[in-house]
Amino acid sequence: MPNKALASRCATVGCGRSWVTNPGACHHLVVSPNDAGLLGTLRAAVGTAQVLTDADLRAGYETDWTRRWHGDAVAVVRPQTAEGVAASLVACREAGAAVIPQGGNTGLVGGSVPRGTASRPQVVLSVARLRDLEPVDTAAAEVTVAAGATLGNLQAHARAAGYAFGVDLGARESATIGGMIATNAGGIHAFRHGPMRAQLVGLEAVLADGSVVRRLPGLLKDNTGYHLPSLLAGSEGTLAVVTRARLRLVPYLPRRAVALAAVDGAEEAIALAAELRRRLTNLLAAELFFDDGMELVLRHAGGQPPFGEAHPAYLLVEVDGAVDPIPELAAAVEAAGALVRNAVLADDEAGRERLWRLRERHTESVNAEGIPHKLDVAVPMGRLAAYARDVRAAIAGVAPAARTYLYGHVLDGNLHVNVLGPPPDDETVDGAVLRLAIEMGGTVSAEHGIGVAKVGWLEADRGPADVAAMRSIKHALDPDGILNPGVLFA
Ligand code: FAD
Ligand code: 2HG
Ligand code: ZN
Repeated sequence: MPNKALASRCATVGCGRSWVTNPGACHHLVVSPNDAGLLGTLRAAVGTAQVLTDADLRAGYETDWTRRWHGDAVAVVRPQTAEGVAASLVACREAGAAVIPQGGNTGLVGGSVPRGTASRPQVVLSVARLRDLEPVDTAAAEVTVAAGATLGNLQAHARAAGYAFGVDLGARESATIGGMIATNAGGIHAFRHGPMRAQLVGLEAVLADGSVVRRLPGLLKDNTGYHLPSLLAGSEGTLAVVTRARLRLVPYLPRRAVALAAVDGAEEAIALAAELRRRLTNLLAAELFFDDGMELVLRHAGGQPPFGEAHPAYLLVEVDGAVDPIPELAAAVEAAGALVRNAVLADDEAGRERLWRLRERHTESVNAEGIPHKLDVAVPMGRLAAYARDVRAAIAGVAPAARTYLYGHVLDGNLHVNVLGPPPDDETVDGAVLRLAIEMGGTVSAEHGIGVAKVGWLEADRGPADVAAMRSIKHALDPDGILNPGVLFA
């Protein structure tokens, strides 16, 4: 996803960089003789046209979606096959270059773009051209797809065969299956179907030495040792480059209904979500947001307020079914009684979309206001309301002028904390938000990953023994540390 916003051209004569966030701080990319050798090998591996070195062509691959993270690559390499990925990795390993795997570049923790400071050349390895979708295996309810296929492509492909894919998220038109596996993406249906890891039946991936691990037979039962797909899910490009996946599908239930309930606060939204989960057979999504977020979305994305008056918080829920689920949804909302101050329901596509955009447009509306500190925590359900309350106070304590937007996947205990105001490289506010999550028994990353944004918090979250075990695995699979250095581990 090219992103040149907030960037400008470096004026220095001969500089290879066209777009830099701060022209005064440009390091003036220079291609060394060693890099020239690497470029030659990469061109031989994947074809000259697929090794992008021109600064304008590289730019969209070098800055992340939030614009908080940026670095220079000597090249962006775009293989079309697993063999091309393997040859690229071998070339980079021999040249001592770092490899940054990239899919749709919608990741929110800085792991998909080169590092701002790096001691060796960096190559972005884009898998976006590996995008074929094999026919749905209707007997097994599974499908095999290439890692660069977008989530939207997979969803349409599955639906045409009467199936749905269990994971959905707002960046569906750009996020790729490989990137979603690498981040173990969660999204809006996770409490029902689980995150990406739960959908993985098999995988093909290229290791740092160029060897290919491949197990895609579609065997649901396969107890032959370590389950590499599970290990690679959430590995954030640090252990292997995912090239193909065998994925579980779920039945597509064509009838949908959405309700937006206005409530008095986070506590009431959480209680309402739990109550609706108990009453409804097919609850598919339960999303929390607050009035300041709604106001921001209406300002940036347009649209009409859904209620005549503002309310402190909102819970958006969706149900699906083979028959019209709206009577069941209406009855459940009605039965929730005093928890619900007001509610609107929709079962037609336009009406559902109008309600969903109030939640899904939060991310881009926050981005339109500035470069956010984007923190993605989860705490046990019993602490979620307290966290939502206390995190605002914790932020105000270290950054009184900051603006905070909270929204998230309420039945996962997952809150997205977006803070605007503090400069991108000031991590004080990040610390306040993450520390509180750990203190409440939660995690510093529910679904976006650690990336480069939270490396300093991995050990505080997981403990030294876990991190030492992870480092051992990293060292065993990538002894030269070429795969995404700086991600997960400092
Ligand atoms: P990228 O951003 O390209 O990469 C992400 C990470 O995966 C990087 O570390 C990269 O090195 C690695 N990687 C990418 N491809 C591969 C590969 N083939 N092999 C190995 N490593 C690889 N996330 C959620 O979990 N839930 C949400 O609800 C959600 N909503 C979003 C909404 C918006 C509007 C946006 C912009 C983002 C959202 N995200 C969400 C974050 C993002 O979409 C996910 O993290 C997604 O999984 C990233 O996929 P990608 O293809 O863009 O990966
Ligand atoms: C979402 O749930 C995404 O909308 C993005 O995970 C979260 O904008 C964010 O912080
Ligand atoms: Zn999310």
